[in-house]
Amino acid sequence: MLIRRSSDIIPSEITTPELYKARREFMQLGSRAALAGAVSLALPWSEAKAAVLAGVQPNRMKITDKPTRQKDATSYNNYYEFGVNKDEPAENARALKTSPWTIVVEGLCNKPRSFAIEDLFKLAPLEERIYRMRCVEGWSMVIPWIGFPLASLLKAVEPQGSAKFVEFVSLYDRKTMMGTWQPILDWPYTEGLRMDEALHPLTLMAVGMYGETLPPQNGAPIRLVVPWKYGFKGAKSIVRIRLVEKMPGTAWNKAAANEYGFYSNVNPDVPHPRWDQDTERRIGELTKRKTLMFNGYSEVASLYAGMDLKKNF
Ligand SMILES: Nc1nc2c(c(=O)[nH]1)N[C@H]1C(S)=C(S)[C@@H](COP(=O)(O)O)O[C@H]1N2
Ligand SMILES: [Mo]
Repeated sequence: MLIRRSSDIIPSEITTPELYKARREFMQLGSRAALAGAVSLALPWSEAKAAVLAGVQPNRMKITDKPTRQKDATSYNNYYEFGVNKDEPAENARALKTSPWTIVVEGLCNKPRSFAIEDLFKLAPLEERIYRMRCVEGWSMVIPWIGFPLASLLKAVEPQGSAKFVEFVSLYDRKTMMGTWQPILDWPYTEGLRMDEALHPLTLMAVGMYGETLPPQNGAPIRLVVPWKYGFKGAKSIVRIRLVEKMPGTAWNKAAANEYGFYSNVNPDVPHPRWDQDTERRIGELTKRKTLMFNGYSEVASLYAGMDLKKNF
């Protein structure tokens, strides 16, 4: 068998069977793709998703890593609202009601408003982005997301000059989320980004993965993905986005400020107080690999020019 270095492999050759199948389905639906925008406005998300996904733009990001098996990415999850063990969210998040869904965008902007999830597809075309995801716990995956840049959502509400940070709030529903009966975090789960991080083209609002809509356990119907930061920055099932002047508190920072900083950039040189961060276990691989600065997304380095990233961890 011919063996090549991974950097010689082009993305189309490393497609998982699942993704390949989904792509073929896109192609079969291709003639309907032009309709996707119109269809998505007229139908609820649950019904429009096939048409919306048919309009997904091909992946524009260079990625040489093999995507994690879909089965692993959808059965080994962190979603504490639905339980603290990795296998619990897949089971318990079935109770999550994702339609209808609205996101309120408010705070320091000229056009605060709430978006029905269908409205979000008017903002920008959906794209596939294959990103590495590094959890602060020391494991990683490679996930083919479907989504649109957060920047297009923020631009739609016209941020004011005083808006320096963006806060994200996840759904908090005590009825269906038994995890929230425990005071593990200060519910709802919240996260935050500096405005320039939020506007960075890599920062994605994901509505799908592996060619399908997001499964509940992965944060349906819409979640944040910031590939150069630890996975916990990617708040799931977002219901509210606030543009604010001061650095917002975040759920994990409030729970343990010495362990989880606001920035939480992937950084092999800053150990977690209880373990090292210079290597990681890629789910599906046997040997550990080295963790890369900014999770390998070196293009974001300029956002932090002049900052001490050991202090601002
Ligand atoms: N609302 C909410 N969002 C969350 C979490 C959570 O517990 N609740 N866990 C975070 C963590 S620690 C990680 S690593 C990722 C995991 O995403 P995945 O299950 O889709 O791989 O979601 C993040 N977003
Ligand atoms: Mo994580």
